[in-house]
Amino acid sequence: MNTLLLLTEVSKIAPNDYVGFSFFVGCMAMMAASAFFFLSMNSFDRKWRVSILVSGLITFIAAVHYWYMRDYWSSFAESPVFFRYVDWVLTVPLMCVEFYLILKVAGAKKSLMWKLILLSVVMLVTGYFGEAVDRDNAWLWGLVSGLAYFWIVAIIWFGEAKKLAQQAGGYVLSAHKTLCWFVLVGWAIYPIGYMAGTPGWYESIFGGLDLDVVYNIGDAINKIGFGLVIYNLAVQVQSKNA
Ligand SMILES: *C/C=C(C)/C=C/C=C(C)/C=C/C1=C(C)CCCC1(C)C
Repeated sequence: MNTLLLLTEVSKIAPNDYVGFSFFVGCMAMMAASAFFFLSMNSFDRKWRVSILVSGLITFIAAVHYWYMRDYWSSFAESPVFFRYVDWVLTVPLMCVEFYLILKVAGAKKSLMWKLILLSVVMLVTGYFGEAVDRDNAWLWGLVSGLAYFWIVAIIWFGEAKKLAQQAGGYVLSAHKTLCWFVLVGWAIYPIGYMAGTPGWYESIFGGLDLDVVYNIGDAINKIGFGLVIYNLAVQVQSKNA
């Protein structure tokens, strides 16, 4: 009975509901990416398997949240802020783990990983407050969030993580560089969505955009792209060693 209900409860997506469309496509893309990462895992050595597994977990966790967000949007035509941030608070720390995993060859310490994780959680929790709890001060929460974000950027571009990547050299260094660009440019998509969807002095600049569409584009680029960089690195290292 329940399964039947689930199967028949398909809600309509209006042809002009581009937000609903972006949730739907986002969900599908995350599912496909997860299948790809999980199924390719076993063609790698143990050391790389963990990194690919984490790539798959990131897109899989997102796929599950997109399933709910898609549903939430079609039921309430309202931004699924809660699910969004739960997704991020699980997947962004996993991206920090990915940095640590690839830099382990150069002796990265767990403390680096925890520092990145802590900063990412500060970035997201303050963002959630601005978007859901204290919208009147969204600009202030966004500012604090942005500082944590730039701190992450500084560590990976110029700090400890950069030094480790240089020590590792070769494919790890170039993968690290690509991931750094993802964080600097790809992650910068999110504050744009935030400014489009919260009240503040910036409203007139970004107000025409839809917060959810911007976030959904950001997620597809960052979660799947990030995973593919790791996948590519594993392929390169492994074929060199073969
Ligand atoms: C898979 C999800 C990812 C990579 C999410 C990343 C989210 C951010 C980088 C969010 C950053 C924000 C700011 C820098 C300021 C405004 C508030 C946020 C949380 C949107």
